[in-house]
Amino acid sequence: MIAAQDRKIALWNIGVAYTAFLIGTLAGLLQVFIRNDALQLPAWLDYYQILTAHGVLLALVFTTFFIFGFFITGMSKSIGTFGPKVRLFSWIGFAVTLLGTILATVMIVSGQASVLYTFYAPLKASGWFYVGLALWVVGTWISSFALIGHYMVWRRKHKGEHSPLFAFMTITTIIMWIISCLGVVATVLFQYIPWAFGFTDTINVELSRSLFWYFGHPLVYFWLLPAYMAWYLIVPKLLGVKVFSDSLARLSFVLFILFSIPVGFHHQLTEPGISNFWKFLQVVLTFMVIVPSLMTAFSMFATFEISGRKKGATGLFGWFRLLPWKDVRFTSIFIAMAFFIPGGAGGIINASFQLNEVVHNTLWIVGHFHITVGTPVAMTFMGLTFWLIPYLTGRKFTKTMQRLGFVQIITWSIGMLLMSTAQHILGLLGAPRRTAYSGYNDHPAAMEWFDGLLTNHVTMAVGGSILFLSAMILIYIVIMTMFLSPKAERPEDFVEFPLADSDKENTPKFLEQWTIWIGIAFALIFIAYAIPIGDMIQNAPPGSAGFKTW
Ligand code: HAS
Ligand code: CU
Repeated sequence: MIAAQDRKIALWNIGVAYTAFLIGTLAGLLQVFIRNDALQLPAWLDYYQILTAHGVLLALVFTTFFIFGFFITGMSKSIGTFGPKVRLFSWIGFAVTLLGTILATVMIVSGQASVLYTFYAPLKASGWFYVGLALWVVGTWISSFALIGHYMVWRRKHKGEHSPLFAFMTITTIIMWIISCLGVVATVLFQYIPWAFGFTDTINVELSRSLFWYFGHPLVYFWLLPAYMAWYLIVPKLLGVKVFSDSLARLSFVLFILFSIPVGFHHQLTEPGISNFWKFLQVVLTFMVIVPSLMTAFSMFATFEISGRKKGATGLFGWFRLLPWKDVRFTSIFIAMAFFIPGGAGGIINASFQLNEVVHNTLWIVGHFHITVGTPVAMTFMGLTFWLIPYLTGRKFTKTMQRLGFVQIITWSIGMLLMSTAQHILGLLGAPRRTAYSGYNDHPAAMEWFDGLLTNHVTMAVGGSILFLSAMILIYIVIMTMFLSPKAERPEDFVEFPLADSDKENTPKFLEQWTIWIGIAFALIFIAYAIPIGDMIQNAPPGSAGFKTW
């Protein structure tokens, strides 16, 4: 077990994550009902306010705090107990991130920031909302630098050695995170804050959106990579085998540093003000960033195959039956992976320049991110929660909790399947996103389409309700394992941190030479962004005043 003081930092991070999860999922439930006109909100609450709370609390707050809880535990486990400085900065980082979160949440709840989690200008929130966002980013940076410091101490003591895979992957994710935040920090500090507090009258909308998406795309990999860490490192342990290939795993992570960032324009393919050449270049780079995910899929199938053969499986799919289905820590992650097959395929559709025209800003996109971040990532985090909290609190993960864990992941899967399938199909039929009004297809001929079981806003609401039920079961499990379950006393009751071995003999040294990767990343960013961003600044149309549409 790791040091008590490190456990405390991790537990506080996870506690905040699940508080955000509780409020965020409740907001989600309200939304699907409003879209069905089944719910009249009180005057002080409106759809956009709830949608903002849902996006910010789940996509930004839940993920970030959970990820740091996971990183802190894994880093302490794989490269040793934190020194006093690392510990101090981890606490400061936690506190600043939390302060930013509280400030932004108060602004949203008090109705002064219903701008959605993408906070597109010229929608204008209270300046304090943007200050909250800035503090949130700075907080994550402090926590990040604490972990980098911890890693550097280890490296100094272990010259010439490969770092453990967990540490390598943590550092890769953090490097990508820090570089990508530069965009959002620039737009928040130099555009939004002066504008929202009235120091400037107008804002350059195209520039603000481009700087946002420079950050917004790698943001999704900041959620995905910790899930991939679980796939590469936890899954083989649960199967009783080693990591399939240490160098493949490291290479795939390095590729994310290179290709995650210079691709933000794939969120702006329908926007004027960026010429097709630059959009197309970033579309090509987007197809590059698919490669490390395909490598991950390959690696996972290889892991299943190897473990199956070890247990005597034959034939092409013999391994399937022999997977440890009764282990909720595994089954949760397997379902998460399975959801990512259509999730990733949908991403490829979105990224295909012309096809984007069909799906952009429709409910299809909402369907897409519920089967990327909403299931592959979220359900992997749930699968981690089942052992991570008991591991940190030294409590038992009882039989009842295991059974409830299964109920939870199965309800989540059913809910998500119903809701996201309906969202994808409704989107193809033209139902818009980011709007409370879903009556665009009220024409009788269109209604025939919408009568089907899966092309139905009611299906979406049924799915949403099942998801909420599932979320509440999870909250119950979290509270039990955090505070109430019996303490483990006998050695066999202690929950372990299941970390697989990884053979490093054949891993090339250059994979850990960060300057190479950071250098190439900046070169690619420069190629993809310098000219179009320069153009947006130099040939800016008149800036826009702010609007408060809610
Ligand atoms: Fe995306 C929009 C393109 C991945 C999240 N995406 C979004 C938004 C979010 C989001 C939140 O090009 C909405 C933003 C907004 O508010 O406007 N996305 C992609 C592409 C990928 C991709 C090319 N997205 C993600 C991930 C996300 C995420 C991951 C969150 C975690 N996305 C787009 C585009 C848009 C977009 C456009 C803008 C749309 C618009 O017009 O606005 C790729 O990274 C996907 C690669 C993945 C794969 C899948 C590999 C499969 C694996 C599983 C193996 C399974 C196993 C199990 C082993 C190629 C690794 C076996 C099981 C059995 C049952 C056999
Ligand atoms: Cu993207």
